[in-house]
Amino acid sequence: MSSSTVYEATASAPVNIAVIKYWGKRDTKLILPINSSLSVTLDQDHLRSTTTSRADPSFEHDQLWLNGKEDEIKAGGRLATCISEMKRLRKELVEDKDPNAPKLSSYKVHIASYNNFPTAAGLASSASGFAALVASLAHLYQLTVSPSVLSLIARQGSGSACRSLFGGFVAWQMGSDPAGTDSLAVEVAPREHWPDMHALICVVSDDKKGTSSTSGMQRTVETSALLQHRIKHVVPERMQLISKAILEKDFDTFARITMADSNQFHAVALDTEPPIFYMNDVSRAIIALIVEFNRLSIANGQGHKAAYTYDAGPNAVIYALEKDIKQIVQLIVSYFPQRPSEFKDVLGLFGTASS
Ligand code: 2P0
Repeated sequence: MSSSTVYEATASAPVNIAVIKYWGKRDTKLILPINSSLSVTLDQDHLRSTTTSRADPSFEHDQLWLNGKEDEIKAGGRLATCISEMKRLRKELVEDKDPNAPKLSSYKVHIASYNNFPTAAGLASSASGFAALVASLAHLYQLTVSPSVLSLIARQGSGSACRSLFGGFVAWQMGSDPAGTDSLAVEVAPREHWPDMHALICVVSDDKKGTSSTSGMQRTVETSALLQHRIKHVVPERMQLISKAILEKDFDTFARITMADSNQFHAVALDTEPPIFYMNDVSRAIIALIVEFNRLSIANGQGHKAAYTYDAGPNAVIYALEKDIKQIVQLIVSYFPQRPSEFKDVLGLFGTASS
C-alpha cells in the first residue's frame, strides 16, 4: 500500500417506521429496550441518511459533520461508543488475523452525514443516521459481518437504528443478556415478500419535537403504570400476531395491530408524569378520517384498508396496499389541502402515489 492510499467509504440507510413501538430502556447506557419492537423499513430515496467515512493517519481527532455542520463527539457518548466499537471489530476481525492489513483501527476518522429530510421532527433521523454511520464504517473497515452483528453496534447509537440495517419487515428482539449480546435486529420478511405494501408519510409539521424520545421514554419508565401492563401483557402477543400477519400477508390483522399499538404508545406517553403529547389536532383529525374510511370498507366486507401510526411527533404514517393507495391519497388531500404550516406534503413511498 502506498502512503497516498485513500481509505474512504460511503453508505446510506433509510428510516424505519415501527408498527410495534419501542418505548423504554432497561439499560440506558447499552440501550437495551424493555420490549421487543417491529418496523417496516422505507426503502425509497425520500428519507435516507448518507454517510461518508474516511480514515487517515494525519487526522488528529475523530470528527463528525451532520448536514455540513460539525457535531461534537463527546467522550463516552453514543457516537464515540459506535466509532470505538467499529474500530474494535476492525482490529479483531481483520487486523489481528492478517498482519498485512492496514492498521485502520489506529487512525482517526472523519465522518460526514447528510439527511435528505428534516432532522429530529419525529421522522426517525437518528435511526437512519446511526445505521448509515455503522454501515459506512463497516464498509471502510471491510468487515464481512451480518447486518444483525452491525445492529448490535447501531443500537448503542440509537435504539431504533438497529432496525434500519435491514430492509423490509424487521424485528428488534429485546434479548435477555445484561451485556446486550442478544438485543439485535432480525429480518421477519424481506421487502419483496409483500411488494403491495405501501407507506404514506403525511408531514403535519417538520418542526423539531418538544420532548426527545430518549428523555420522554425514561420518564415513562419511571412513572407510568400502564407501561408495565403494556410490556408484560400486550407487546409479546402482538409481536407474534403481527409477524404471522406479515408472513401471511394478512393486511386486516396487520392494520388492526398497527393502529392499536400506535394508540397504546400515545396512551403511555399521556400516562407519563408530567404527560407527553406528541400528536396535535391535525394528527387526530387524520385518525378520525382513517377510522371512518375503514368503517365503510369493513361494512362493505373488505376489512381494514388503511393503518395509521404515529411516532414521537405529529406526523402520520399510513400503511395501505397498492390497490387502495390512490383513493387514500385523494381522500387525505381533499380533507387536508396543502396548508403550508399544517400539512406540508403527502409522499408516496415504495414507488407510487405522490400527490
Ligand atoms: C420506535 N420510537 O419504535 C419508537 C416509537 C419513537 C416512537 O424508537 O433513546 O430515537 O435513541 O434509543 O431510537 C425513538 O427512539 O431513542 C423510537 P433512543 P430512539 O421507532
